[in-house]
Amino acid sequence: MSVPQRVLDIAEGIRSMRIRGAGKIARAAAEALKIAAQEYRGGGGEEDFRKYMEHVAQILLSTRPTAVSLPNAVYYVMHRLEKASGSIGDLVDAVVAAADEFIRESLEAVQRIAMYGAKLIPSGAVVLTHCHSTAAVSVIAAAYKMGRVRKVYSTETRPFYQGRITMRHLLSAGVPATQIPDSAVRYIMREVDVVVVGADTITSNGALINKVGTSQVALAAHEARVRFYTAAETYKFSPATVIGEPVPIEFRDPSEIVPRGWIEAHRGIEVLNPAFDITPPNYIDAIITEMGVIPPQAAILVLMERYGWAIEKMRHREPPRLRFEETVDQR
Ligand code: RUB
Repeated sequence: MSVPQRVLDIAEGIRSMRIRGAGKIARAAAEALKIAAQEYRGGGGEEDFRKYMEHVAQILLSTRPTAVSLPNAVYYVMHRLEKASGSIGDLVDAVVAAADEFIRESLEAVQRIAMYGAKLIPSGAVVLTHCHSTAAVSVIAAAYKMGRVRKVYSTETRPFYQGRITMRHLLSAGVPATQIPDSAVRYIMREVDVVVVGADTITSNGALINKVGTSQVALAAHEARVRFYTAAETYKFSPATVIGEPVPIEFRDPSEIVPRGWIEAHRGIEVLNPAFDITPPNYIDAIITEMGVIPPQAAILVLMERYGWAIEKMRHREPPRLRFEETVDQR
């Protein structure tokens, strides 16, 4: 099955992190499905087109495992294809319309989040952020425009240094910003009034999966009684967690941490490079979504409203529940 080079380039861009950040990954995946549909050249009829699109969807889904925005974007478009009927032209139109809609709505979501989140920042605030999140930076930039932000601390975010991207964006928005090493978070926290970070995935119990180190930031904020907010579009909420699926944490190549030769020179040494971690809901003051500012405990309500259909589908795929005695026996 021949897949257009532009689609493979997008998939590779996501895998290699040339395209990164949960929102951008999701929009790129929607765009890739759109390109795939428009450039379909097979002559096998409707069934062939559906199989081809499913194949493209699988390629995109296999690029990075943690940010649920990726499967949510893919399923958004593929669900519309599933419901569509008619000629190949009609099916292509359905994919294009769904992809365009997803991209437009996801960009509008960031604007809304900026608007709602900015109001949570107290006047004259010192803000800390971790990694690079478009949603979090949008909140901070909007709050700065309202005259509320005095200064921002941005962590380097090793090993990939996404903090440098954050610095560039903050500086171009005119926001005074200072880069700090990740290890300085607890030291600097005494100056900070509020933490704002992005999200890769929000689980049904309101936990946040975001760039590794986020949970340490949250812990330091909690200890210092500093408010901790995550800016998360609702397509970053994971329907699969409602049926108990764990969120896979991506482990990247150790060469992002130490040079390849170093590992070889120290035989037997292990280097681990987890890309994300989990912040429990009790460390999160609020999740800023485009639907409004919610406590983490309300994550399930967002999931039911936004992904009720997907959760129903997943439930039907689940094997029948074990009887109570059987579950006890399993322990
Ligand atoms: C990026 C990261 C970001 C979220 C949210 O990780 O953890 O905080 O993806 O970003 P990586 P956004 O660099 O490994 O993709 O708000 O832009 O969606």
